[in-house]
Amino acid sequence: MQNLLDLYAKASFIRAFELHIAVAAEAGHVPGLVHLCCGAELAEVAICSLLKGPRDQVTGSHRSHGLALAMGADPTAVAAEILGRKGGLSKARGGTQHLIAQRDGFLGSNGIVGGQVPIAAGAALTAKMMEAGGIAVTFFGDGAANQGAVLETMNLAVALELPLLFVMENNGLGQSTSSDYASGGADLSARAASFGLKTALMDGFDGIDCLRVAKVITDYVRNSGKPAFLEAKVPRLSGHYFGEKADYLAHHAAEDPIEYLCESLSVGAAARAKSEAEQAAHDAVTDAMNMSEANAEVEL
Ligand SMILES: Cc1ncc(C[n+]2csc(CCOP(=O)(O)OP(=O)(O)O)c2C)c(N)n1
Ligand SMILES: [Mg+2]
Repeated sequence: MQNLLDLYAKASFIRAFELHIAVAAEAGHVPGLVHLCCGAELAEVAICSLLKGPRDQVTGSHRSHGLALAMGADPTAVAAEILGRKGGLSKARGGTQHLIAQRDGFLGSNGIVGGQVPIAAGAALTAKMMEAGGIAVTFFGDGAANQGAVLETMNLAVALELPLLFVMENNGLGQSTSSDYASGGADLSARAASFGLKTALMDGFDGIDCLRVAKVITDYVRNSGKPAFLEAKVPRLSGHYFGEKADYLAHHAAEDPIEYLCESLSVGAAARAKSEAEQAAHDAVTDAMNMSEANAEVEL
């Protein structure tokens, strides 16, 4: 997908999906806390559009609804999983923070900060041994970048020469704590470079840059079979979890990448894409809401 309108359509679908999930959460239909990905859509869609499951596999953080959707997981089943319905991706055993759609190339999200990163190393090793040209991509936050397992995985990926792309979504926040405060050394990409990883920077506010950098860096990993590290600058447009009274966000810029992208598209085409995306998201979440709830004790 090297097309700005496609990028806009897919990102708008994810945004609309998240806003419907927020409404459901407000009404008490989402078990546990729900972390929305609003703000990171352009970067995520640009990268995932270049991947194909099950050859390629992606892992993500607690904030991964958009990644599962971007990899092509059935939106109704994703919504049903989040809402604790029987028709969920894994019959509501996982819920919002533990989504999995392996056939579509989504190996799972993870409630343990950074926990998804070593899992992707396993997927990358599998891809290498299968010799079918697959790669693994792991998305994690600037907060997770301080986890030991993330740094160990960078070391392992270089030592074993794994086709693994590390994508650090830098939104400047870990819960309510600013990255500047929590990270020793402001340049997180420099850490990756010190392990010998090729590094790249993506402006998640700029659709053209997202498409360009996504192509260059995924091609590098696929063609060389080596790992790489991508820092994607993205905003977090809502609280850490939906419903949080996030006063601290007042100090952070709240520009919306999807709105920026819309401004560069033809008005009619963008309006059509947005309205189709909103209808599809509405239908998926409504269908999931109408499913019966999963039993408290799920049959294994
Ligand atoms: C091992 C572990 N420590 C702490 C937490 C609590 N926690 C959940 S999300 C989060 C912040 C993560 O920040 P970041 O990685 O930047 O992701 P973002 O929420 O910004 O997308 C923390 C500390 C956790 N879930 N797991
Ligand atoms: Mg963060």
